[in-house]
Amino acid sequence: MRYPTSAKLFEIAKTIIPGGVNSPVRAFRNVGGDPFFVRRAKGSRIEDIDGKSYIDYIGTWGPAILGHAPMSVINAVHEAAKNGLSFGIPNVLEVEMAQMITSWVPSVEKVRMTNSGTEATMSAIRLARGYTKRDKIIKFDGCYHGHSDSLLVAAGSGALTHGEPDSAGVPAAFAAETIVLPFNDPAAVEAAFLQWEGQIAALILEPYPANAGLILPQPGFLSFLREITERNGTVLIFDEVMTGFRLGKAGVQGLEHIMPDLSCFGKVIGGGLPVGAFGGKAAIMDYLAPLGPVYQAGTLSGNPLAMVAGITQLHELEKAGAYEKLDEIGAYLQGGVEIILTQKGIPHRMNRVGSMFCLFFTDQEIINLDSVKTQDMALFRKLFWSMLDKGVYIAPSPYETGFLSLAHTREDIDYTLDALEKAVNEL
Ligand code: KE4
Repeated sequence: MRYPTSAKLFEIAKTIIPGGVNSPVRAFRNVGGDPFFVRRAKGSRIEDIDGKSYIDYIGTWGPAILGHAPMSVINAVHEAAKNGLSFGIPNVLEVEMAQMITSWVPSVEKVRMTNSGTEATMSAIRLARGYTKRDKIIKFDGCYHGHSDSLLVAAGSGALTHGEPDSAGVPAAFAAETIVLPFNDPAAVEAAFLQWEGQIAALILEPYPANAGLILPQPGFLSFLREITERNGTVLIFDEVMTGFRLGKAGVQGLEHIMPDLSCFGKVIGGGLPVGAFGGKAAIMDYLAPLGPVYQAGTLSGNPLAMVAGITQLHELEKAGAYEKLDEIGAYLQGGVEIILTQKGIPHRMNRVGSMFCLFFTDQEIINLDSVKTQDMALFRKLFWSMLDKGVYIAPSPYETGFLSLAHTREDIDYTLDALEKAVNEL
């Protein structure tokens, strides 16, 4: 079938899909201009319907850790599909996935599958509230946990007052139960626990926030959160939807040797198919229906195709050297970028952990959302379009994180660095 051009298709899409997209970030609003439409993807590359190909540094926002369309995953999904596409009945693949997650992540004694990261975090919050019989939750500015009402909340007018809706349609009463604090600010956390003593059900965070670019916790911050939540009977929830199984078999909690009470996962464990999961201490997880009073459900939760895609992907990641290879290719990219930008005298900070990275055009240390906002957005936008024109697709927003895969080669990185040098020279 002859596709129309991306421009034509976007015009059509906008007449029948709000903004022409099924998820806002895809509309390129943060960089201006219109998105391209993808035709196919393979390995480290994507091809648009106009026949142009790009080295892809987003990997469908995290799932494509092996690269796009890995044959191992495709074959496994193909075989599983012959046995049925969905059952709504317990199936062996759900047990196999649960066995892998609970054996890879020591803090997870029991786990439940969902169909998205949003469902996972929404369910974990409800579970923490049901378990503690408390209503308040703490989240951090700049952390994104999906779009459930309790988590689409911005910092209130006063740092310690209740949150305010961060989206139309979120009732003020819901937002009032969420306290939003600056990341990397132990004093603010201490003050919140003093002000709301005995009322805080959960504290949820991305342990390495990656939805405001990639922000890293200052030394001791995560262990401080573990201690203060323990002391206050508050459920500590690590949202590892992005970092889980990407930064190592046990994600950030494995790197930082911290045991949260609950964890949320997604992306990598679905191999590109719709998935989410939340899990943790059995004593808390057993509050979930049908055992306990906290209701949570999903027609397609644990569906066989997402399960077999994720299981296959995890098996590939447990092969010797997989995570080391991701870190090596990430270091190679970072080294090259740092040399070019330093030589050109462009102020920048590049945060990277393994195969996750983010480039900020600022000379400020990146410690929280306010520091992220000091970056030169106009420069980012110019470089985004210049790199796209040269066949390199980076995140269409300065508030997103880039991802490498096992399919990215040193030649891909060399091509990317050459494109960056040319783009910088054109500024
Ligand atoms: P989903 O509902 O999009 O599967 O997951 C929500 C979510 C939860 N927690 C974290 C840490 C996340 O990063 C996400 C989703 N990530 C974004 C990427 N920044 C999804 C991209 C999009 O919204 O289209």
